[in-house]
Amino acid sequence: MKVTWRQLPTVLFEDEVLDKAFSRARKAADRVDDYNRVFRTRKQLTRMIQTAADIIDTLFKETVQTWPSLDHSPQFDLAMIEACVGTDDYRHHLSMLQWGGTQVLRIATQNTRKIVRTAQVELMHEARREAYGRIGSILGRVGPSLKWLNEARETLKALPQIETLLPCIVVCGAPNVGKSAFISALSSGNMEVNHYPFTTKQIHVGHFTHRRLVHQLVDTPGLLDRPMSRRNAIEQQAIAALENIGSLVLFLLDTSEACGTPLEEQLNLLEDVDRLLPGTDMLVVTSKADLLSPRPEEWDLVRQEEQAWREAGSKGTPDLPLLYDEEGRPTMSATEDVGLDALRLEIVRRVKAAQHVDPMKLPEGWYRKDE
Ligand SMILES: Nc1nc2c(ncn2[C@@H]2O[C@H](COP(=O)(O)OP(=O)(O)OP(=O)(O)O)[C@@H](O)[C@H]2O)c(=O)[nH]1
Ligand SMILES: [Mg+2]
Repeated sequence: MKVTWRQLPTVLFEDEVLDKAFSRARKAADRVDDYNRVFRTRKQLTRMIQTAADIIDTLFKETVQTWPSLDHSPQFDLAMIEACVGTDDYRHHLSMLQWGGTQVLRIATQNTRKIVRTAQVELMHEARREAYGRIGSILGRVGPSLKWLNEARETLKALPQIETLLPCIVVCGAPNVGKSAFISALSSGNMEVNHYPFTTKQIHVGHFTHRRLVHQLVDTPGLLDRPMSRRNAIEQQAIAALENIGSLVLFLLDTSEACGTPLEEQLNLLEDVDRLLPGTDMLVVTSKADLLSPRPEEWDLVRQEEQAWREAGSKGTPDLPLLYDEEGRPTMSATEDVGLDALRLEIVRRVKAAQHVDPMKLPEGWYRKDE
């Protein structure tokens, strides 16, 4: 079972948990019937305490079970959780719930025993009141954890979802080079927009399917667009996480410099990224081909071949000619939609090649499209 961060159910606050438990307990007590007043009171009060404790324990257990276990989380998720909410805190607050459930059950056992052992109705009521008081104070200690989990849930909901078993292309480059436009142009369907909770930047995740294999495209705003020295520890962790998920790094260079970053600086960044993600294959692509002057020679040819391929149903993995710039780098225009299909096929080839190199990866054909 794969629990996705976005589907985590809400976590009730302390007061809500108590309200729920006590009102269910009251209803359970109302259903008790016995002509003998002592017996009736005893049954009612033990049932009340037990019901309240069970409700709380079940609620807490369910929460603990629904939240993904860190021991079984993919490394990318772990790094994200560590960066966004902290894995130690995550463990601590879930274990507080576990503890709370156990304590509440223990209180129920102790106080129902008191009720069973007395024939005095007044003592029974006292034991019930005491149980509620003690349960309330346990909840008081678990309260901050409930609050933390609620906030963590909000944060984790905004994380990008990367399926680690599927190829993932990490798209990077200086600000404004056209990363988001590229992902959007290459994606079928809607591009997802997520946020890293620790920046105001949006992360885009796009997908395209080639021969039933879903390829993910992720951009990395704020992460791979500045020199390493200006990054904080959290960002460095996120970068480390990228190393684990990327099948291919696609570095976009805007040689027109329309992005505002001089080409030289972009090339320095390229070296940085190359050093940061040493195990990952890299493809350097010039963006905004339509702004190049002169225009790439094969512009019309590439456009025609791509059009013909699309009209024939976009089947197979043909060798569509790539569009190249004057330096011999592959290029494309996201806005004019030229060079994109050819590049997509090149990406597919590179991802496949990277998989062959890695003996730890699953065999070809193992992947399938989730439906
Ligand atoms: N002419 C031209 N402009 C483009 C192309 N691709 C993107 N742009 C423009 O470049 C600007 C930046 O594009 P984005 O896709 O937002 O760039 P980005 O790299 O995602 O930017 P950040 O997320 O801010 O780092 C926008 O004004 C786009 O319209 C292209 O192929 N040709
Ligand atoms: Mg962007």
